[in-house]
Amino acid sequence: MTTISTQPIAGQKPGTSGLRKKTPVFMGPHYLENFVQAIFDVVGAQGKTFVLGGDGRYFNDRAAQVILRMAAANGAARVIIGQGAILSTPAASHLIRLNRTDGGIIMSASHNPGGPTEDFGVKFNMPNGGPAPEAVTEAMYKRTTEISEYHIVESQDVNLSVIGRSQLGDMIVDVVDPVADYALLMESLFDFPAIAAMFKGGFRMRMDSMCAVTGPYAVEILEKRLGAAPGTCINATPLPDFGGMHPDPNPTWAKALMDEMFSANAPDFGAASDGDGDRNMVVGAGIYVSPSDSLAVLAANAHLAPGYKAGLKGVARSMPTSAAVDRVAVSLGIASYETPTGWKFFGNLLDAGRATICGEESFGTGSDHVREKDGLWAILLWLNILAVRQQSVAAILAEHWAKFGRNYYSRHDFEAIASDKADAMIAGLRAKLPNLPGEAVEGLYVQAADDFAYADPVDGSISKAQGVRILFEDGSRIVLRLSGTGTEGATLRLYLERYAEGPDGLDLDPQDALAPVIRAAHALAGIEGYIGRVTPDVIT
Ligand code: VG1
Ligand code: CO
Repeated sequence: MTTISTQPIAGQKPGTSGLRKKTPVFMGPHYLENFVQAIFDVVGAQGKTFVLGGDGRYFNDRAAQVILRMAAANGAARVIIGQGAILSTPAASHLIRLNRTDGGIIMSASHNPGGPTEDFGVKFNMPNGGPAPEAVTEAMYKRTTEISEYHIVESQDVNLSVIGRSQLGDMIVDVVDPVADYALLMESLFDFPAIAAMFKGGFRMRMDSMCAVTGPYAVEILEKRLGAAPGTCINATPLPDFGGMHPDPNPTWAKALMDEMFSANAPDFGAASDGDGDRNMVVGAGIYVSPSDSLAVLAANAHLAPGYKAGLKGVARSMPTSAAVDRVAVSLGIASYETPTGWKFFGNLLDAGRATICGEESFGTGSDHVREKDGLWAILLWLNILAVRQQSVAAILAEHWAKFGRNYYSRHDFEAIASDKADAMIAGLRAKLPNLPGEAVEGLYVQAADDFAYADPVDGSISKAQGVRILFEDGSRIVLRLSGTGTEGATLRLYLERYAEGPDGLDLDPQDALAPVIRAAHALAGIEGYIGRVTPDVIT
């Protein structure tokens, strides 16, 4: 064991989901090592078992060897690692739980692009399989500011290409199939024979893994186990630079899939997932499903899948996610929770059995089967629902809106803004909040305005300043917050929502339906004045 002296490196503060930086920063002297040592210093490694894996992006393989050596030097008893250092985030969460380990380290910058000049990331998940809560990530950050040494063993690389057990110093390394246990879990939740029969009957699907981690999972589950036609899965080989794609499954970045789904010969169902496999986008033939609507439809129909036939204990959504799922919860007579952005806030609700299904507007949905959002899980639940209901995606959405009304919803992202300008804009808006109620903007009357704070109902922890929200008398809503996953400047996320009860007006283009809300948002926040832009970079 070697102890190397080091110095604190500024800025190792985890954001919404782990520490993310440009790859060259992560590859810089002691950068990865300092952060990993801070993790072990906070959670303790002596005698413990951890899971390790990543989404296969550039530096994944090198970083895995460093983390293994450091785990051994810090006294860990055993590390379970996916073959080739690959694990999707939900598969890692599952392995942490299945093997009753002491947590895991996931190497990913998720939906951020990968490659030598793009992004890399590291996050720690707790023994429950979920992302470390704020108190823990804060302690890790604090540790990085005072670190003076790290421990590492000197050794050759561990062979991660072959499944099996080996030894690194006193530590056991178990290289496991990244897909097998996860696929079994999916089989235990969903009616695979019914989905297979649907494919056999000619149902066509396109699954775009965006050259990221879900490729091997999708091929095994959809093509091999469920019998979807060979070639159903595209971009299914994980590449270090994601083939130059931006592995964020939304209509902008998964454009090829969108084009196919809106073409004359569109498949019945389309789906895509992100870099680390925890996000999903689903699309029907000729119809896009907004993530907030997807969450609501999944909650309303989950009982059709074997794993959820007993019904749901409750549902939870992040604050900026539309209230569509709340309406489903009311009709099911179950609780609904509103949390800050980021999956770490769902962990306590899931552990306490208060919520079964959770979701975010950012293409993330999941359940208590793991403690992360899970892209393929959502896709399989959709397939199970389609197999049982024998209806198109469009028909299912239309029936859903007819029953519950429609929460028109959109998110506008303004990327790579100078941080000082973004901060000034949010500060300006915060200062205005107390005076907004009662004001009229673009024909909308402000009912309430605040900066969202969350009191965790399970452990009582408080999280403040989680997004500015402006609620209007007609139920429309604007939310503004700055992204916590970016690595360059600031990204403003503007979330827009408007409810239509129906029966008329359920078929509008969301951007048209939301037009007055969008105008009100620009007027209230003065976006153009602060950042000089009116047109967002990405609309979802
Ligand atoms: C974004 C999303 C958030 C999600 C997070 C991590 O965070 O808005 O809903 O939980 O990414 O997702 P932010 O702070 O940039 O808005 V992933 O797939 O990157 O692990
Ligand atoms: Co992700």
